Amino acid sequence: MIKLYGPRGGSSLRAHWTLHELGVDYENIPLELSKGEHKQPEYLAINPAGQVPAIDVDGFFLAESIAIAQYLAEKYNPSLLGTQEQKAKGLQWALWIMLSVQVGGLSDMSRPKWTGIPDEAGVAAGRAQVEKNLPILETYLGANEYLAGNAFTVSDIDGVCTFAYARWAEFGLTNYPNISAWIERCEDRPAYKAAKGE
Ligand SMILES: N[C@@H](CCC(=O)N[C@@H](CS)C(=O)NCC(=O)O)C(=O)O
Repeated sequence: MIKLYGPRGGSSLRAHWTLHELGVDYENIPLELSKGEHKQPEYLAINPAGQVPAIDVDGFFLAESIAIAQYLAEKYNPSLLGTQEQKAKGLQWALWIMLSVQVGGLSDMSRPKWTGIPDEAGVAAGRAQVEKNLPILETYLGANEYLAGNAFTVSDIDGVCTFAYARWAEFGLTNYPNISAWIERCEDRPAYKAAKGE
């Protein structure tokens, strides 16, 4: 049985949600990050970067949530990736959201919430990056129901999970109605609720 290392939140939620969409049973090992369990030698043998999520599929180890979601869909039900063009377009947006909205953006804005270490400059720089980039996604989602176009794909899982950081940062999305409606559409799916344990 697949082992998934990582809790039902943050980047790990991408893997939980994908497995629920696919209807694949798995064993979850959440790991206590606060106890440093993700930095122990046994886990570093699975993911040398010492981050969650990672999966173990019969001895095949894989990390990086977008790669995990892509691999699982490809293995268990490629229709979750859409057509070749939908897969490519969805991946374009999933990577862009991760690299332009999450990293250096929402993640920097929310970091003080979980570290307890104030970082006014980091939060301000993160906000500036997010406010510069979100209108690009807002415009795209005004013309497209999902990241890949008109079909829900694994890329929507990747993209939507980034916005958990907006909640942690208490960054409201009321100025972005198309993004808000897309998140709501995706989070309304039974697999999302199941992945969250709701
Ligand atoms: N790019 C990675 C990011 C993974 C990541 O940042 N994981 C966090 C939890 S959400 C983590 O393991 N943090 C602990 C650490 O970096 O030491 C992915 O998408 O899988």
